[in-house]
Amino acid sequence: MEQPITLILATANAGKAAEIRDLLKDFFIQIKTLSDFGPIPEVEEDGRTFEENAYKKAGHTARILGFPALADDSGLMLEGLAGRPGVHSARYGGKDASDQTRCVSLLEEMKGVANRAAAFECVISLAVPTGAALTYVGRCEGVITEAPKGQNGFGYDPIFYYPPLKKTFAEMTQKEKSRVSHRGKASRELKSEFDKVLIWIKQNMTIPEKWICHGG
Ligand code: ITT
Repeated sequence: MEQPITLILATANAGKAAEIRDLLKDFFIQIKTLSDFGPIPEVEEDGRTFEENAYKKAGHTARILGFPALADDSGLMLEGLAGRPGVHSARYGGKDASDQTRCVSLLEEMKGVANRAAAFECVISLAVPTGAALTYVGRCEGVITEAPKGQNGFGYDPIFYYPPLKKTFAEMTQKEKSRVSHRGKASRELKSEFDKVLIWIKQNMTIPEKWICHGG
């Protein structure tokens, strides 16, 4: 009987992992997370774009563990702060700050700023151990609230208001959020061609013999 392909979710963020797991639940794959393995060397997320960082995380994990790996690099961009925190969203307010502290610090910085337009962006990279990778992108536009609202989700969800549904992301169910979110959009793009992606993974797991230089 055919075995399912193992796919590692290369994220230490439990909120992200839960959303991605839910989005890929209908496929014949075995999903593993980093906690299913021993500790691996950390990768530095020092890329200038979400795409660079997503590929760094996925490629690093795939090469080290020998399985296809999927990583997501995402963040929140505020028009009134010239696009910050952007790629630095995870480090905003200090490396060890909690989600709650980050939201409070961002609201503090936004005090008196009239332009509250914001957008979440997400880049998903799916890489195989040979280094080959596929990339999917999603974006969601909204407005930064004056105060946190809602208990669901993670990260900046309580301060990201989505006007069409008149709710913050943290007031939405997982299903509602995924229907409109940056991660939902990027994952749906991946999902829409997932059958082809599975074939691509199988074809790219090893470097073709004809490309290998045997010397002599
Ligand atoms: P990994 O790198 O291990 O995946 P991370 O939390 O460090 O986890 P990123 O480097 O991609 O992830 O940083 C993304 C930041 O943006 C992080 O602070 C998240 O909380 C926030 N973020 C991303 N998507 C979000 C979402 O859907 N809702 C709320 N906050 C989100």
